[in-house]
Amino acid sequence: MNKPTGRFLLLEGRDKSGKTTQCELLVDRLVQEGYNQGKVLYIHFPIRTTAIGQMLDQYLKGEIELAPQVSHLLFSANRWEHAKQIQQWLDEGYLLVMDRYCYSGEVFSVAALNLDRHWCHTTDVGLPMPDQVFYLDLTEEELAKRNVYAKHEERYEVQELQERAHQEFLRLAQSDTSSCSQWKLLDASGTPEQVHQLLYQEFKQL
Ligand code: NYM
Ligand code: MG
Repeated sequence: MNKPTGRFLLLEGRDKSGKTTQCELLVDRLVQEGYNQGKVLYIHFPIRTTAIGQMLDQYLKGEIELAPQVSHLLFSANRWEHAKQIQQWLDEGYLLVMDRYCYSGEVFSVAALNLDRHWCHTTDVGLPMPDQVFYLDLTEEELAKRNVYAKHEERYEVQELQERAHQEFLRLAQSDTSSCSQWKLLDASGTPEQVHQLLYQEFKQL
């Protein structure tokens, strides 16, 4: 059997840390360069287009309420319903640039819903796992300057909760016993272009 040849990069971070912008900048640049014959895909969880994803969208917008365990399981199920496709892309040699995954699942369920860390972790065991995780790290000064959660666009976009999520992410980054993923903290305090250069250099060194 052929070994999977694809690569799986994941960007994690609190809300408004610039993950989506950075994923898009990286993917655009790699595609322009013809990297991997253009076989580069951007994936953003939660994927809100499926039936489960639509429930999560309503939940995040505060339109419906869910028991904490149910919301956790739906986020996890949203990954599981795409697991086969993700594995297939990896088997076909794609580079996947992912915006949130199981770590967001665990971190937010712990930080926002006070669920048991171990229980949260187990629902994602067996999913295809990233080779490399980049954590977009913002300094407190930068966060204060950006005043990013003032608009409170979605559930969870609250300063104190995001701070707890950040601490949970750092804990995972320091002791990710859950997988063989490598974690790297990236200073995300610069302009989008500066952060992009950092991320691009890190990527090139892999
Ligand atoms: N989120 C995301 C979770 O609570 N669990 C998960 O498994 C995932 C993937 O959804 N506040 C939360 C984190 C975010 C929110 O994400 C929406 P985004 O990247 O802003 O669309
Ligand atoms: Mg968000």
